[in-house]
Formats: sequence, structure tokens, C-alpha cells
Amino acid sequence: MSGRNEVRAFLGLGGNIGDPLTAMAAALRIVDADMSTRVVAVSSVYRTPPWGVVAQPDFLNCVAEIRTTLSPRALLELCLGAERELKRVRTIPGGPRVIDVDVLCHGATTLCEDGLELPHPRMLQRAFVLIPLREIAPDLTVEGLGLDHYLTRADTSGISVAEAGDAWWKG
Ligand code: PH2
Ligand code: MG
Ligand code: MG
Repeated sequence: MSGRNEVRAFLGLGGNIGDPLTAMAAALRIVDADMSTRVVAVSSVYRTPPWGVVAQPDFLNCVAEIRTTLSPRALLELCLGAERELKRVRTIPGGPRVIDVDVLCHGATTLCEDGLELPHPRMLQRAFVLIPLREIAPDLTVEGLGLDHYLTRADTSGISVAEAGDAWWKG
């Protein structure tokens, strides 16, 4: 099935407390179960040093490509709903979390609204997003430039593959 109104979108997932691998897999299954959204590609899982608030455990991160007929706002709500279902508690901004599901981009949409900025404002500096994103979408351009352009400027140190391939999320 490939709906005419479907948009190609990307989600960034991460977590660094509890069992983030299981939480990311569960979040992807929640997103995929939505009638208006399907997951078409998932990256390997990467172990990544914390970016920002550094006094916290390493993260696991991955990126997923989806097709959706949801608006950017409705897609954000789907992602936040998955976080709630998985019992995410919001404490310190940028701090430790069980699960984080961010909308990275939604087609070529650019917008800046309350709680929703597209493309995600920090994705182009963050190797923990760019590396898994390039793995599944080497052709992607963001704001007119390919991912390699951004990756040469990003700090990729300390990032390693924790689970290779995409079998890890299919429970
Ligand atoms: N998310 C943050 C802050 N810092 N660092 C890594 N490595 N991975 C993340 O997903 C992450 C982070 C806030 O969303
Ligand atoms: Mg988030
Ligand atoms: Mg985030």
C-alpha cells in the first residue's frame, strides 16, 4: 500500500534509564500500529555519549523512517502518546529518560510553533541522530544539504553500534 497523501517522515528515538532497547522497540510498535502511520525502515541501535547534560548514563539511540498521513502536530501527539504509554516522566530538560520520541522531519515541512519545530532544531548538530539517519536514508537532504555535510561538522566520538540491523524492534 502506498497512499498518495503519505509523507516521508523521520523519528529519532532514545533513552538512557531502565531498558531503553525494549522501550524503543515498544514505541516503534505503537507508532506502527497507528492506522495512519507505518514504519518503513529502522536503523541499528547506537550507544552514544550524553549530549548536553553530561552527568548521566550513555544513551541508546536509533532513527526510524515512516510514512504517515498525519499532520506534523498529530504525528507529534502520536509520539508523545507513545512516551506516555511507556511511562516517561519529565524531570530535568535534556536529562535522563526511559524513552524519547522526537519528530525529526516531516516531508519538506518547515515550521516553528509552540513545542514543534521542523526540521528538529538540533538534529543537524547531533551525531547520535545523523549517524543512524545516514544509515537508513543516505540520500536525504535537509535544508538543501546532504547528511555528510552536517556529519563532518558533528562530534562523532564515542558512538558505537549496540544492535546491528533492524531485527531488534520486531517483537
Ligand atoms: N537526548 C537529549 C539530550 N542528550 N544525548 C544522547 N546521546 N542521545 C539523546 O537522545 C539525547 C542526548 C534530549 O532529548
Ligand atoms: Mg523529545
Ligand atoms: Mg530529544
